Amino acid sequence: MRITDTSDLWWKTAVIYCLDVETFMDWNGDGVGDFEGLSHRIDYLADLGITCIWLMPFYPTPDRDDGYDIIDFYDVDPRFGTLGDFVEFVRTANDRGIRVIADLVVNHTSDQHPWFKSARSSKDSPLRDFYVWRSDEPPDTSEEVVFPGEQEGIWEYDEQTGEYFLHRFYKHQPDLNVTNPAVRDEVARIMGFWLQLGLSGFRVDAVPFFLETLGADEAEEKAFGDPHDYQRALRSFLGRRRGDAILLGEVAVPYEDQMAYFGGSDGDELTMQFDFEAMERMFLALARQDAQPIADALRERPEISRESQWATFVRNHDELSLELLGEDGIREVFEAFGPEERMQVYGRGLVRRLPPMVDGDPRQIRMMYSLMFALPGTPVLFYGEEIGMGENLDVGGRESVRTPMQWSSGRNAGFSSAPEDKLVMPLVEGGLAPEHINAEDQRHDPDSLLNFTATLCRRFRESPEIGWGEYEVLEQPHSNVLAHRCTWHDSSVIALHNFSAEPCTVPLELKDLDGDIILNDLLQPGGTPLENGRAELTLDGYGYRWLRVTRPEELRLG
Ligand code: TEU
Repeated sequence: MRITDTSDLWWKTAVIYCLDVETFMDWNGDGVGDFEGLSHRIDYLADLGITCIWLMPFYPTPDRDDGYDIIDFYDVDPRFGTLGDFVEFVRTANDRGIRVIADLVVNHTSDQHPWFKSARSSKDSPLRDFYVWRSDEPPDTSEEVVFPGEQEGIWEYDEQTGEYFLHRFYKHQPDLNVTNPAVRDEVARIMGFWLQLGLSGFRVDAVPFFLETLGADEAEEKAFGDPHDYQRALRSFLGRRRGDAILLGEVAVPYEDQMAYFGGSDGDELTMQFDFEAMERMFLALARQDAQPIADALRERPEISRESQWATFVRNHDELSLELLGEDGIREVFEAFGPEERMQVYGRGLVRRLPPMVDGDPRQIRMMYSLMFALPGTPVLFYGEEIGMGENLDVGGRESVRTPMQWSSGRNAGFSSAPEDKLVMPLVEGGLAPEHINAEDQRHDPDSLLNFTATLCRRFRESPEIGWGEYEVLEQPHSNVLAHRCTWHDSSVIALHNFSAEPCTVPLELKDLDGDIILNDLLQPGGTPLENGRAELTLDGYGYRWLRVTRPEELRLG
């Protein structure tokens, strides 16, 4: 194995940590997180072992979609600080070995963006074609909205000029017209700007919507050509500006449709994509106490090029979308983990974090995160997952999981010194409130979830088999167990995960392995010798084990 490859293709063994500056750490006491606060917490993140921060949108915004409604792509929301604070933060993070990527939200702007204000002021505005307009009355598009219940359609009538504009998301988020070369120039300029200020790439928001040409006329569409050629051009532009930068795309579509966004076997479009299929099937597996859904996901997952990568995750800032599971799957997961209406949204998702879904059961929480880190790919944490934060359902909707980071049991969870009613978001209450769940207490407890997560970060980083290797689902008799093996060059890691509360013994047969081989535990002391390629491995209820196939001549640390 060439360990040095892991530095060139850094994203294949990265641990990504998503956070919103707004809710992470408030240093000036106004109740809103800021870049200075975040900079003060870089050492905490370095200590946890993450290697890349993904910043959710931090740009000036009317904040009607948590910052995904942008009014200036070239600045920092003044509530969070200045461009100067941003650069100092990136520099400090880099010093601690942490890269920074940020949300690139270019499917749409806020309707308060100066471009849109100009575009809607007159049909003759020079910026009119920055957006997508139609003059005839649109048909019923209520089935095509992304946020059912919060949107009626995807075309909104504009009084000023008597035409309709396209908005895939909220009606205050008009879609940019990607077929317009001037828009594409701006997208490149935005990327170039932030790369110049030190970013290592972008999490690209809502990629399929960004690339679509809905509403364009025939001539525009023809001139634009294949949207994937455009995505390929963006990727090469990125590479010219910064050779090691990445595009991590949000593409929540079935596996078979994801390949095109990677650029097929050439892998020259998105560098990474979130693995929504595996994420949703992990929850279905847990609901059923049966590992088959996730085992099937791994079997069905398409093979991607050497430089491409899957981003694995348990939760993100949006609803836990279950759309890919179909109606029956959605119903099953709703019943198990979100039976109340206020826990559900859009008929497809749950506005909860994992710990409250499993009534705080540490075994299930740890098993799910162990699996996330052991799945072939690059793990992505959402802030607070490392300490087991819950949600505040009183906030309502997707915002329920976006409460302030719980630093301590002190005032306002140690997030801010402002009066409580000035906090940008309310805190979590009840059993997972800051007095019970916080980073400070867990730092001092060797058995805490925080320290467990740090161990996962460390073991994942030391096991490039997982991020780089080929993998297979191993045959064994227990339906409730996922056994899989990741192999890179001549080195393998085997992971076992038990989706049921019943302990069991897993017989493994590894026909290709003979000789003096030990399966060394990576998450606990000990090892199990293979005898004629066979071993029996015990698993606790919701247990998990990572095992490195170790030959006598092994030079790596056990
Ligand atoms: O989400 C885009 C998006 O496509 C998701 O809403 C997706 O449809 C859903 O999670 C089901 O998988 C992004 C951001 O993540 C979200 O917070 C924003 O509200 C949205 O874009 C609009 O910018």
